[in-house]
Amino acid sequence: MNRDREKRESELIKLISAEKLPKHVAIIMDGNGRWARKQGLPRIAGHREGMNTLKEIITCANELGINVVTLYAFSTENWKRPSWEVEFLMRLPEEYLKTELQPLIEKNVVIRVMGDLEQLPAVTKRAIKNALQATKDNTGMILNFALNYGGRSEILNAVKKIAERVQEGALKPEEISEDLFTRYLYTGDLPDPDLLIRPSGELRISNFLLWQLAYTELWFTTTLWPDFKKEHFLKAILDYQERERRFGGINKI
Ligand code: V0D
Repeated sequence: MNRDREKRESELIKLISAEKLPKHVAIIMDGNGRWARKQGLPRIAGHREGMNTLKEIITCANELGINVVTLYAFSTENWKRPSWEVEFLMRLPEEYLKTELQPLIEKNVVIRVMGDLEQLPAVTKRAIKNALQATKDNTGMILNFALNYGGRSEILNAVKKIAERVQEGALKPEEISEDLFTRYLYTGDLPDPDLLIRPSGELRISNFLLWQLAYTELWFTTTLWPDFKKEHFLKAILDYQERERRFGGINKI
């Protein structure tokens, strides 16, 4: 029942410490297709329901005061899906922004996208570029979508850019430090994620933020993304704070 859920949410909120929130939460939005099949619905119904979850979680993250949320929306592997599904997915950024851009602007949210946008349909690119432009001067939460993103490819792109700088004579090999390397990634100006959430029972990283997840707390649940609600998100944050309380500072590794 809805009242029970609200009760559980408010109980969880009371337990969360506002001072020790994760600054950056990364999420793999997984399990939409499986959710649909379980309901006897077409896969696209799962993606649509997943979008409702996305809205709920973004609102919650913003209200809590989390600084950055990075969402895995489309991986470089996702091109292997049936073309009708890829085409449907590619319409979702525009559909999402049609209703959500204005409210996000009002909440001072900065929309960002990381990945190779070149290969996306022109209409998708246009909707995204418009959203980036419209929110670039905002100063609130950063909403970072990984779109046509792959972690290994991100690392290779960084390597290539650094190699070019070396070849130009603008950089010496001995100057290539972890800090320098980090700045050549899409997330160069962001803190590493403190917490990674992966729903749907898969226990893998799946080529997401490979470099950035080196010290990230990982939180898994068998709940599918369309069933993932505010209470699951709050529980993940509470578990994160509990781990920090027990191990923070010492035994960090
Ligand atoms: C489908 C559940 C929002 C996961 C959420 C093309 C799978 C809904 C966006 C979006 C997707 C992306 C960029 C942007 C604004 C919104 C999105 C995709 C899939 C992949 F600037 N939802 N969403 N993008 N789904």
